[in-house]
Amino acid sequence: RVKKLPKDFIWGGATAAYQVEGATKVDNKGKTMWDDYLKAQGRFAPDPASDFYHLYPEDIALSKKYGLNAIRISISWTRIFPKGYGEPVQAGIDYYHRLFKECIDNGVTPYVSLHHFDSPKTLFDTGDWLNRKNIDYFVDYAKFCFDEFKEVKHWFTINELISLAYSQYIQGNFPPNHHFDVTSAIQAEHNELLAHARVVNLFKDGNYDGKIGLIHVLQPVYPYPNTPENQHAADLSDAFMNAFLLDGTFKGEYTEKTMKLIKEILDANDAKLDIEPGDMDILKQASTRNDYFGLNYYQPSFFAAYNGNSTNHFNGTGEKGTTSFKFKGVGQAVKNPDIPTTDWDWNIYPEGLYDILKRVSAEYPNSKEIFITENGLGLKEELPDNVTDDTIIDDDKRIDFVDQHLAAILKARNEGVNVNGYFIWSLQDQFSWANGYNKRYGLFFVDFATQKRYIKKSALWYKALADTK
Ligand code: BGP
Repeated sequence: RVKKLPKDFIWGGATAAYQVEGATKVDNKGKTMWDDYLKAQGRFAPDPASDFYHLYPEDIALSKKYGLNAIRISISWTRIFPKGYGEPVQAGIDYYHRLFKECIDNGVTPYVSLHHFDSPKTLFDTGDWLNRKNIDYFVDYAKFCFDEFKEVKHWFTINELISLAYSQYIQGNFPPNHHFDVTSAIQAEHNELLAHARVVNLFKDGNYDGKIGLIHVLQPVYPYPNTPENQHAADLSDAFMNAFLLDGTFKGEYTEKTMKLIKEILDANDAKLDIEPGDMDILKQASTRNDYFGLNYYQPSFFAAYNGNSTNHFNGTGEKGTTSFKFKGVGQAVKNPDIPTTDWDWNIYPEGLYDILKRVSAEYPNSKEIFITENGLGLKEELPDNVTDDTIIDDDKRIDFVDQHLAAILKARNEGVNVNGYFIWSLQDQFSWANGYNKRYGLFFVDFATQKRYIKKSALWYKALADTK
């Protein structure tokens, strides 16, 4: 059994524009769907975040120093097109050229997403992904980026279609905060798949130099306890969270098995899905043209049957044990007492990553090559009172978490799964969309008050791994 990862394995760190850049009001940047929302909510602000807009040279230098050979970055659509369309802003274009150059000059390959949860406010106001006109604007923006940023060779269209749809319309913790609006959620999933497919087709038809794919977060769903009723609830949740999107991306059709489950959910919620003529042809054409698949994995869920109305409580503060989720026509999330959880009630279960890798590889061969584009552990971390420049933040829990997940990747690789890279979420500490600044994931600690970076023990460990494989 091979105990090593290959020489050319990608060791990356992940970021997202809005979570790291800060500088939301400079250089004619347009508002995203978050600016006014966060202000009204009053819990935390998107400025300064990790001030990556100004401090990127420091973070790239740290990446290089600690053995990373890749970084996930997203382009903020509204830095280039403040309204999502119209005349591009030169300052925004220049910023991304500078950033990509800094990465490339330091041997830290940029893997670039076009959309990471930050829809332009103007388009959000007209329905976000539910408005098909906004798909046209996204395709135009993508084409602009491919023509402009020739130095980028690794693209992702959209990050985590399900998280956006689910957080906006089911769980209600992203704007516009709808709860269990099943029609909007499933329609947003379909429309985002369509947007992705149109961009992939454009990229391939245009013979651009480089590779392209998209990112799904996958959340395996296990019945608990294991009974036939609970298995059915798990299957329903899986169809909604995973299978619908995987089918649409890599099969170019929603299989009969998936649609039967989806239909059961739609019927129970008086919901509907509109698929327009021609949509499925576009998905079909793109389904074999993805060069790779970005797979984000954090946790599985455990499901039991449930017959009541939908209710939920989102744990956005790290007060352990406060999560609840009951979805009419699907089932309820339950706690499996054998599985440890984080302060935000996320299940820690590395085997779930192995299971989902095996499944993607067996059922979705069009995924071709897999990168784990996010995986990591959110913790409440603080600087010690006697902090000095050389202070190293102890994060053994994170090391243990990543170690176990890399072991799951190695196991899957040894059984033939083509997984060739790992991007830890996250590179440096940044803010979390619905949790704020006290949920830290970084290899590098950011003191948000001074913007000073400190090393965490996990960064030293990550470097040793990257060096020795
Ligand atoms: C993913 C997102 C990231 C990031 C991460 C951690 O869904 O792509 O942007 O935030 O999850 O999630 P959270 O910040 O909610 O802990």
